[in-house]
Amino acid sequence: MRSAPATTSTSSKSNWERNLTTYIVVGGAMLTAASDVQADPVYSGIQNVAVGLDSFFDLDLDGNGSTDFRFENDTSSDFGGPYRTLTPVSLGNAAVGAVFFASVLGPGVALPGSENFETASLKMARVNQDGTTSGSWIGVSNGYLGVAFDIAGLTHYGWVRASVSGSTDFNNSLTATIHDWAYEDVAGASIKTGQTAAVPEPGSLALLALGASGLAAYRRRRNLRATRDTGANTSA
Ligand SMILES: [Ca+2]
Repeated sequence: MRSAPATTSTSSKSNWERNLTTYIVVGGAMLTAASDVQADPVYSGIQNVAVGLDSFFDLDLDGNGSTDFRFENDTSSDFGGPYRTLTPVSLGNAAVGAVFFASVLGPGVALPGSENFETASLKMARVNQDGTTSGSWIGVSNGYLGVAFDIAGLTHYGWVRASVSGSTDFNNSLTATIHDWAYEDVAGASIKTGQTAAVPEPGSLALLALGASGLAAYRRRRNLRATRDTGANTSA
């Protein structure tokens, strides 16, 4: 049976309340969803690992016992060398850069973003026997290497902060310090270079504010209506 026209006004109020309730519930669900996918970086803390000539450092970003990048400070005879080269050997993972050389990123660069990732092992620096050099990292203090690596078949993004001594003296060249690193715990989620902790999403804060003001408006309306309905009871 259809409701009588006389109940339209009540029905309209009920619809309004239902709609508002829906908005609040949906808002709450969106808040939950936003917090579920919120960036959650895992930070190494300061480590300051020195990588001297003809040595290497196995970096296990996520501490699962499997090396993700081998920072190799090597002497190579390839292509008419010898060269001194500093290379984060990718081991099937990827680093930001172009063919042959890894980029130096500043702080606050979103990964992934516009940066190019290469799965081929990119050199951070190369010093030739004649003292000429290649690569962007020579003489860099506190640069960021952007990385993408695999955890259980899924890609995670991260960064490694490093400094590389610069010298054109072949026999006294290329000493690196790996200061610290972080990766994003959520597969595929973005992390910024230098980011060590989660940052509240602006969208979540906006929703939270909206939810609070919506609730306040609802309470004001409810109180007003209660007052008005009390006054209207005599004519009902
Ligand atoms: Ca690992």
